[in-house]
Amino acid sequence: MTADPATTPAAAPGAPAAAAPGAEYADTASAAYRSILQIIETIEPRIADATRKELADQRDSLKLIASENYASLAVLLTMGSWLSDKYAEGTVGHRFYAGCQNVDTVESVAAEHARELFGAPYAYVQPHSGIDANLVAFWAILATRVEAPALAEHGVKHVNDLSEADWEKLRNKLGNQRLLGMSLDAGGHLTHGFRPNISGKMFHQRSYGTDPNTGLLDYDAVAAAAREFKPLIIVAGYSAYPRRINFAKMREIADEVGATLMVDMAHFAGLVAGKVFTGDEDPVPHAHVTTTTTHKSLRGPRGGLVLATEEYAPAVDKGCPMVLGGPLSHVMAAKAVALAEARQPAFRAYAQRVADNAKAFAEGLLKRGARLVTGGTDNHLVLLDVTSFGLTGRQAESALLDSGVVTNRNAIPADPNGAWYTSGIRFGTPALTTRGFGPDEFDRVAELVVDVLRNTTPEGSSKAKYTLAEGTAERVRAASAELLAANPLYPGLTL
Ligand code: DSN
Repeated sequence: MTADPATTPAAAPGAPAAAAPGAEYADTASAAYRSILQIIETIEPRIADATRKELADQRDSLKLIASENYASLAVLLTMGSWLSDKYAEGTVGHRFYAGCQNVDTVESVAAEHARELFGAPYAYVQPHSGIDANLVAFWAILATRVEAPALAEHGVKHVNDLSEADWEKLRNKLGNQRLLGMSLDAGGHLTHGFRPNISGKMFHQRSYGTDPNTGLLDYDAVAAAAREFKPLIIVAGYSAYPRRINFAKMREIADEVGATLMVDMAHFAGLVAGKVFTGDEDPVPHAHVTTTTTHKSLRGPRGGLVLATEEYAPAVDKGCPMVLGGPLSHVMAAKAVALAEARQPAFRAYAQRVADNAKAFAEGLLKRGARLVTGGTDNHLVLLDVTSFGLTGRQAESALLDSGVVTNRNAIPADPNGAWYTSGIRFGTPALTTRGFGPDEFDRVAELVVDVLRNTTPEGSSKAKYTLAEGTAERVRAASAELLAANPLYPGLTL
């Protein structure tokens, strides 16, 4: 059985029995990394140095970035192989290059784990990132809903068989479709139709937001927007919305207006995999196409994947080379390992703890007087409105970083400070939960965060400059060091 990776036994009372995850191969991994770093050192010492320092930095800071995690040593080591050297455009059994039999195995195994883990009819594991996965999904929906019917109408099988005039008409039609997604300041992602992003240029786009009083998704408002706008695609999913979504309701809305429901579950894929989100909260049975990254709450290598119904599978399968460059076979191998880990019972315990920890953290902030968007959380992330501390997101992010707390600033709904300075800080629990933190530790982390923010003062009217009261950073770093030492990252790994 694969041990729970990257972490150490949790110190908190009541923590799930920990299996010293990854500890059984820490010696082997240490030897491997020492050798690798020695080799790199002889060629480009600055890279060896940066690699060593990154481990030290990750070990020594409170990582609260909602989209980050710590992959297991098995996942990390899997990426460092000659699988990287093989070109394999195309897909399993249909490659544009000879000699892809081992890549076929890698891609098949990763896709099999993805299908089994998420209960999806079809999985495509090639996307290099979440944005790539979304581009593949957009392309597949356009190909299925717009291009294929046009080809059938003209009685041809391929776009090259169309006359120049018919091709021009089809191109105009492909470029004239509508997409409805969650607005960026309500928590949606850049690729959900944000104008400066390619998704906002590929499609006529409209956004749905959240209720201005509660901060919650208003399904009636989404339905009204869908009825009026009649989009080809409705995108559900978020990167900064601290609540769950009812995907059955979103599918009802999509069906009513004839839209394809695409769900971007990049942030919460780990909670879906770990069966924290089930029934109406599990997007996979409800969406036509589901996309995700593999490195956030899912705790795999950096990358993306697409799940689809049979209807959309053939178009998704052509993602490379239509949308993507050649697959990264070494990363697909690491996805297979991570997905196999996520199918272990320990991953379900981990996912539940991610959600429990987010609640404990939110409560810890609330009881110390903080204001949270939506008043709390029921997923893995918390969005703190820092205007209650008289700060911008930029000032808060920097003061927290000075104190060893790594976060990112984030816009809040109707943000008065815009998308650069922002008024929010987004926190997430996946990474520190992997280290073994439990609710008690997260309450302590909330105390440290509030300590920093209460002791930060803006400088004049600047939205970026601030003063951190003397001694704050040192006090917080010392307290964090105790928590981090009790929950070490990659225990037993020495470089
Ligand atoms: N960068 C990811 C995040 O932080 O949510 C989304 O692209």
